[in-house]
Amino acid sequence: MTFPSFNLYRLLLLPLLASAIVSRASSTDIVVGSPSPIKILSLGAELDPHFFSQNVTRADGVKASDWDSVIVRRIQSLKLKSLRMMVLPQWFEPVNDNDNPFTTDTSRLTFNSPEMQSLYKQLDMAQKLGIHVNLTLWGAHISHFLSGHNRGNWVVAPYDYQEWAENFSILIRHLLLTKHYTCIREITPVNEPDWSFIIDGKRAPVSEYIEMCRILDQRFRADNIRHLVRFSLSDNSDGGSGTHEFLAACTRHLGQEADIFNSHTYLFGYETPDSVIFKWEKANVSLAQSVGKLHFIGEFGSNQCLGATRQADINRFERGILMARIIINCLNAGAAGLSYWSLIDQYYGKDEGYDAMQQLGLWKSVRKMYQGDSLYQHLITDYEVRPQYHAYALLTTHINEGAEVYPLTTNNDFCAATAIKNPDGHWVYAFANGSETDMDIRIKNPYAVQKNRFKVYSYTRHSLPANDALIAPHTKSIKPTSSLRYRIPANSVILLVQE
Ligand SMILES: [Ca+2]
Repeated sequence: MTFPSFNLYRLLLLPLLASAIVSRASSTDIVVGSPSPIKILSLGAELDPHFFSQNVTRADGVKASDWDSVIVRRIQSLKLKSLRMMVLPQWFEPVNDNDNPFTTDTSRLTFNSPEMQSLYKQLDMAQKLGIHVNLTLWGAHISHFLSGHNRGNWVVAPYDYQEWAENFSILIRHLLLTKHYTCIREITPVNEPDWSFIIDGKRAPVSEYIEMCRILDQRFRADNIRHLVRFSLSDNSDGGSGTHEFLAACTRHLGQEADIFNSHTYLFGYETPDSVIFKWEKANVSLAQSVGKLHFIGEFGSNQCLGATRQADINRFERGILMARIIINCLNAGAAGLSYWSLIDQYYGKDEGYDAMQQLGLWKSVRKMYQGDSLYQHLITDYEVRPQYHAYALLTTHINEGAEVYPLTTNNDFCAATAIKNPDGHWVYAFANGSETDMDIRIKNPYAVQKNRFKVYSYTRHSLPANDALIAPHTKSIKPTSSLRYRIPANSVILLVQE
């Protein structure tokens, strides 16, 4: 048999292709049901305060003026509602002030250290922009008196919970009562204590963390600052297996001390169905709700972790869709919000080698920092945004504090959907379609006063701005009486925003 001529082949093939495309689209009727009882607190990001103390001070070309011209400007355009910030005890109490945790010798404190100055710059910005801050006292550094003889990680459990509580109280009294940073709304003692609360070289039982939290709570009450900050407790990692054990123990024993609970996740990837993400967060939310508290996602990223500083998919377009799927599923399950790890690429220590540089940012740092890394040899500008910047921006700029969540389901377990009613009454329909299938959706919303015009924001592979400009919308008009129809393309994040 001879092969058909090109034209004949094309004539035969075209209808096949067309029908293939049509059959690839899946049609879904969506009726907006009842809202989740939990209103959104914030969508935010991690911004550990090392820019001025550890990055400007290196010889890689990071300038102090980049803070305002790049970082603060982008935080403003992203409209981030919260920032989580690391603090270390030695920044302001390098040596024990004295041996009595109930009497503080203020002459031994270093509130003007470079690390504290770097923190103030961030707090100044948060204060000015109305951004709520969580301060996480990361742990006791092994070179610091608070670690005692504990070893086994760069930060470990404090050897003395009264001294630890004094240290944290000193910090909060200074920042809130002396420096009047009312942007600080929340504190977390110890990052990921489920593995990092290390005593005598071993992961301590959860009872140790619980005891520390209770002593901290008592100290803050005694110092009359407890009412000034929420305690966000547990702060557990996912343990690599989605375990809820640590959070369960914390909700059981710290229901009185905690104002809110939070967990981190790096469990979910491109192969993870929406239902798995939803169920994981639903279990967290249920545990917190069992003692009348909210649950928040204190850190999240993908599961393609290469150590603590890299994830293999970080520069991929598809990553933006995955991050949006994680957010939508967690909000649908009742999360009070999420904080992305982390806002910027940066060094945590000015003398660290390249492998230690955090590279999970919504954008990159200056070009010179990546010199010699083949992954980044084509960088054109400093502070280039990653594709996920644009996807996250769609959600952070259109979902406001106090918004109501109306969970939606599609018939595709890789296409997450939610309806958000913002406090001003405007509805936002968000879709994150990580599948290869176009989704024809038709939405009926009995709660909404139907509007005829929507703005459509599309995160698709070929529609992203070339720079850090936010995705611009186009307007879609619909007939006043009909339901809202839209084709959600394969591999996209789409927001339909009521005008
Ligand atoms: Ca002390």
